[in-house]
Amino acid sequence: MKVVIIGGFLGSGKTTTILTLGRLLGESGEKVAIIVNEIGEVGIDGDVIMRYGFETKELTNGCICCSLKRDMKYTIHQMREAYDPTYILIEPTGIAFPLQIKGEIARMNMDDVEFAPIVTLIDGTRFKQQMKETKNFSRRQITDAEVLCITKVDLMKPLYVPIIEASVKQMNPSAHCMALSMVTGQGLDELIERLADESVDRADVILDQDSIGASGIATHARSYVIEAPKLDEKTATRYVTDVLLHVQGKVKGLNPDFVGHVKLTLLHPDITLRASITAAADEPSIGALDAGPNDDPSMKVLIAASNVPWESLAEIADEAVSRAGENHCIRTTHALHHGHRH
Ligand SMILES: Nc1nc2c(ncn2[C@@H]2O[C@H](COP(=O)(O)OP(=O)(O)OP(=O)(O)O)[C@@H](O)[C@H]2O)c(=O)[nH]1
Ligand SMILES: [Mg+2]
Repeated sequence: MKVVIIGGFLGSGKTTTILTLGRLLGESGEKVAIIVNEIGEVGIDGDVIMRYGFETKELTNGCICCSLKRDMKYTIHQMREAYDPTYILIEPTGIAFPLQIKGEIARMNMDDVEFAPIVTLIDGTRFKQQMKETKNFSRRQITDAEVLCITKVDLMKPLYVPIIEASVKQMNPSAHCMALSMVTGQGLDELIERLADESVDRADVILDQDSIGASGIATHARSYVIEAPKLDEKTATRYVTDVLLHVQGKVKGLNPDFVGHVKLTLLHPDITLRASITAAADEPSIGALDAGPNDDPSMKVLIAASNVPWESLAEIADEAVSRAGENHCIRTTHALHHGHRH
């Protein structure tokens, strides 16, 4: 069984890349399982991944600081027993250190487990801003990697790609550096070829380190029950756009240069959407998802942003949801869960 860790900052494209890799590996006869770790206890990426038909498990409320280690161990064992995958693709949270995740799994001392080289994704469109906002943290994610992918190159002027490659290579000269796009498919064959290699063991693994504290990222996640018996695609799209833009505007008021990820899933029997914004200057990206089993009308919203006080985020989320609801006549109430904050 090969363990593939695809790390990288919030919103760098981990879930999108894993879904594509999973499909391609599956088409070439591999048995693929996916483990995704989500910040807080409201799982958004799990909602997305399960709709693509993968054997998957989402670990929520489980940052390294809490229950992840125990849950990860249990999950990997269970997946092996029940499904026996040839590949397990692991998406750590955007505020984890990929090498630390590898170290934790290696410590489980499981038989017949190989690690693919550690991959860190770097969003080329936000690189400068991300380094300004989260310099030491992002540097560590870059130096942890054995394969560095500059992602979203479809959105970049070609001239900038080698400039960013040169910057990251300076930080980590021994890593293989490459360009990647999930829109054009650029780099996918190369990445899959690299995953066939083996990860090199390093002496400088630091376990039990507080990557969340080191990131300077504040997070808040919440689930809402939606009271709208009917919902058409146009209204739903406008509604989620309003929610994202409201959150973005308010977070920008706290930090005009924030980077992070404001993302949501809207689940409704009529329509299922995934939507996200990754920085102060970013535009909303919205996509439809297939319907899942028994989708009770609900929306999950996660805000993760650099250098803002986390105390403000709960109010911002609630206000965004209620304002957008007023605009589109969609009532919401809080779904019950206990909070988990950093
Ligand atoms: N244009 C373009 N957009 C991309 C690409 N990869 C990802 N995206 C978009 O970037 C946004 C974030 O992607 P995700 O895959 O959710 O990122 P993530 O790293 O899993 O985010 P977190 O789990 O929150 O840390 C989404 O709107 C994606 O559609 C790409 O190669 N090109
Ligand atoms: Mg993700």
